[in-house]
Amino acid sequence: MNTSAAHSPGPARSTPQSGPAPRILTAVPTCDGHDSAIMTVNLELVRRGVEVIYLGYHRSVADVVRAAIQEDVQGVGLSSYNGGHIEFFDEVLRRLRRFGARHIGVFGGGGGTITAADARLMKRRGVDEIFLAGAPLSGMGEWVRRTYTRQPTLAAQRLHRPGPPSDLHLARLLSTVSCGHHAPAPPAHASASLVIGITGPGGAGKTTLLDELVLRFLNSRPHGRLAILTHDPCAPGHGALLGDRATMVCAQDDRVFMRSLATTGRARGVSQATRGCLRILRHAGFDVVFVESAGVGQEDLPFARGLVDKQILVMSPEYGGRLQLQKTALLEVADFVVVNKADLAGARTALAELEQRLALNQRGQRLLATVAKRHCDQGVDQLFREVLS
Ligand code: B12
Ligand SMILES: Nc1nc2c(ncn2[C@@H]2O[C@H](COP(=O)(O)OP(=O)(O)O)[C@@H](O)[C@H]2O)c(=O)[nH]1
Ligand SMILES: [Mg+2]
Repeated sequence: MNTSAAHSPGPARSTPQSGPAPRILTAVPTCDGHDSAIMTVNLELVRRGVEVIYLGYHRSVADVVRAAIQEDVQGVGLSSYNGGHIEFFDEVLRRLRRFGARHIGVFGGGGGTITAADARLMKRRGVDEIFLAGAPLSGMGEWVRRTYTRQPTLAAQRLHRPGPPSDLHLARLLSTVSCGHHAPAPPAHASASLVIGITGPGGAGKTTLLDELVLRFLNSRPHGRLAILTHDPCAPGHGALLGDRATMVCAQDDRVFMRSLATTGRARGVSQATRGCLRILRHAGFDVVFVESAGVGQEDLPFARGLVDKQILVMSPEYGGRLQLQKTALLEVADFVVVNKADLAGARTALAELEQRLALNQRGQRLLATVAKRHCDQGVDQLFREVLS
């Protein structure tokens, strides 16, 4: 994590009020696999219009705090069933303060494993609320909406600072842009990062593949830093469950800055804020910026001209036959076409059909086969070499 502003005091906690729906990070602590309760809570919060970034289970304090800062959330909701909750919540609060993020609140639950006496102690130490066994879900959703409000956006003069921004500062900048405010012009000296777009239908393995590419990047460039911008759809009329972080294991690293965006009802896999966010990330000192679209359909071209430098289309072998390939717009523009899930039956046929289809374009597009769910896959190795060469 870039901590150059680590010890500067964060903005003060806002007073409870109604307003735009908050962004909340949720997670389950280290050595705890009880994720069913937090999934229930996640869905209730989304139903209440909250943007929930779900980090997954078995997550360390460092992972939780890094994600909370990068995502510029207003609160962190922890679900803890395996004991050690007093220490874990304490440590999250301490680390948030250490990195200048005391404005981010902490709350949670853990059924009967957190006693009323524990809850009182945790609240005295700075936890905002603990929901005990039997607490009604609707009350929680209401409480979150009432307690956490979006922070005011950064004042224009604070946007211009020398040097690469800290995670905290960069995160606030992205929020400023996401709220529709003007994106500051990048400093004249800042060199541009390579921006790589990853797109394809939902479930093809984009996030899994991206995580494997991140692993190779971190291993091959000991001082390299990268950024990831991911997109997930909103639930119609509700908030959004932004879940890519839960799939990303290797990307939980201090050399990775990751931000999740809701597509806010806009079709085509990206958000209105994507261009502004990329403009900032491209000039924030990263070697590479990856941007993953939400799952897209046949007509969609999520990366408009100039948005990315290279684009990877990830497909699974189950696209439905040769005729479907004639209708897939992304096959015209992708620089790399990847048949992921090459371990599944049909992968060889898919590769043969796609080879024929791409030959019609006469653009020298690369076609590769990967098994992203397997570590050390040679297809992913090859993709990494070709994309980042
Ligand atoms: C379901 C369950 C499992 C499932 C988990 C499925 C899953 N994917 O989550 C399975 C069977 C896999 C499982 C396994 C284990 N379990 Co278990 N499990 C439970 C059980 C029965 C229910 C927990 C639950 O999901 N409740 C549903 C939620 C929605 O309701 P709630 O708990 O009342 O929570 C309320 C609030 O606290 C709030 N809330 C909860 N979290 C959060 C978070 C936020 C942000 C907010 C706002 C609110 C909130 O929401 C609810 C609203 O009313 C509890 C016993 C119990 N009755 O609590 C044991 C329990 C938690 N398990 C226990 C144990 C020991 C284990 C195992 C170690 C067993 C073993 N020896 O293998 C493993 C470990 C698994 C792991 N890897 O961590 C113990 C823990 C003991 C302790 N800490 O001292 C318990 C208490 C059972 C017991 N009495 O022994 N378990
Ligand atoms: N069989 C198989 N499953 C995979 C592979 N890569 C990813 N998956 C699984 O496909 C599902 C969707 O993956 P995800 O990365 O979330 O897809 P996305 O929606 O395109 O980002 C998950 O259950 C992955 O474990 C693969 O190479 N082979
Ligand atoms: Mg994904």
